[in-house]
Amino acid sequence: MSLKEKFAEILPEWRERVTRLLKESGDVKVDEVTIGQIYGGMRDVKALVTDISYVDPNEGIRFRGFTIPEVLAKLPKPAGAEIPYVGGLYYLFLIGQIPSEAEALLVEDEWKARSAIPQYVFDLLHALPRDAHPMMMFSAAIVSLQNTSVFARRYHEGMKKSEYWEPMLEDSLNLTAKLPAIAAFIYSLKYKNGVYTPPDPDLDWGANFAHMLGVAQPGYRDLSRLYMILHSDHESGNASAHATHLAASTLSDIYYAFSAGVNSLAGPLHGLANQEALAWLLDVHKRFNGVPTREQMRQFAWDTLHAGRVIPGYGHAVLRRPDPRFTAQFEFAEKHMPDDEIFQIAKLVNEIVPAVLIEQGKAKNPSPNVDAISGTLQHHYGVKEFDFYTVMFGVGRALGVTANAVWARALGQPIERPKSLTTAMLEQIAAKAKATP
Ligand code: HAX
Repeated sequence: MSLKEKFAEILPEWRERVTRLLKESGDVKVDEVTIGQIYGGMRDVKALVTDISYVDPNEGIRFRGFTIPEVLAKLPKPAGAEIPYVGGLYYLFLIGQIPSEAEALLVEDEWKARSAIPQYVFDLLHALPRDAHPMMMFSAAIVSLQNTSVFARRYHEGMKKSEYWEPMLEDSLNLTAKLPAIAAFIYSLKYKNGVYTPPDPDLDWGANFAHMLGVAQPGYRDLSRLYMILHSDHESGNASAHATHLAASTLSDIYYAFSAGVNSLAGPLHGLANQEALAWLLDVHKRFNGVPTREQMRQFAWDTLHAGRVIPGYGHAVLRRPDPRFTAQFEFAEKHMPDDEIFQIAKLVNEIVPAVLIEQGKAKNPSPNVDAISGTLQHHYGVKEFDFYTVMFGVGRALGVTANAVWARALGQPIERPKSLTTAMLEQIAAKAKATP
């Protein structure tokens, strides 16, 4: 059975479930919103739905109900590999079940068949100025593929709403198939004098990305798969997922929508934290000419805080424990690069910084997040161009947001349109609330 046939098979039950929920309980109240939340970035307002992932504050992300260790243990792996096929994760996202090896390969094969990139995308990237940021290049390449959108064509030809998900799935497979090669081409253009390694048709999607970056060390293919799996999805409220969803909710195709998501990932408060965390660790290394003592490390952390800066890679808006995405990468590093001095510093930071943040008493979560270590691992394998890390994050994030976009079409999610109020209205609401005991 093809991926599309499998999706079509499970869809009626989901449609029935959502229709029943809306019909029987559409007016049930889920949440209340405070003025603090309205002015505070809508933090923790429960107003989105996704079945693909859920972030539990104490446990971290679950993909379709499975924790990160479960996903890594249960998804099928290439022969001799430690980390599963990324195609298996995409199957899990779309279908909601752990795939067999044949089902994971179904996605991998779809990707291989759709991976060719039109020449004009390479020409466009060549035409951009040498100082163009790789994220701008990535976003431009994605949106430039819009003319290939099957959804846009079928929409203009006229199609039933119940069919919207089919071309959205086509587009999503086409886009995700091409992203590793687009990202690798940008890497070669920006940092390797345009020396580009073409994809190897015998490799899986994640390993091919490692191959196209030109990193030959054993271990990097596994790291590439791990990185993509860990960065794929984190519920729908994070900025890149939400921007993609918002743009797609207008029935924009996935090229327009994901380009919007990439643009929001490019901001320093979202996708850039991994660079800052690595830069901080490299600062420590330079300052102490190697791995510092525990006391030196503690003092360095306090100096950062006293300078009014945050400790990058620590804290989280939702999580209240160490991020399992940090733990998975930490365990990988323990196994593959225990002697790397930057990793040793990252390890020391993990032992020292939580206590420092607790003593400071501000951060609600003193534990490491995914960004505390991801740059360290890339750095170890020679991928040292900081600006590129966010592009890699974007390749991974495409998996979650495109799977969500297919489901949003399948379940007929409407255009997003929250209501705005003026500050004067909020002041009136506040005054009324104070006057009413
Ligand atoms: N170092 C120092 N202070 C910190 C801190 C850290 N790592 N984490 C939080 N705090 C401070 C906040 O700055 C805030 O101080 P003010 O009251 O003076 O503004 C206070 O503790 C309360 O913050 P919070 O409620 O615990 O955290 P927020 O939800 O406001 O912010 C952040 C979450 C991730 C942005 C925050 O913890 C932070 O800045 N961490 C460092 C940067 C970082 O690692 N970012 C990547 C996050 C992972 C991610 O989503 N990547 O895409």
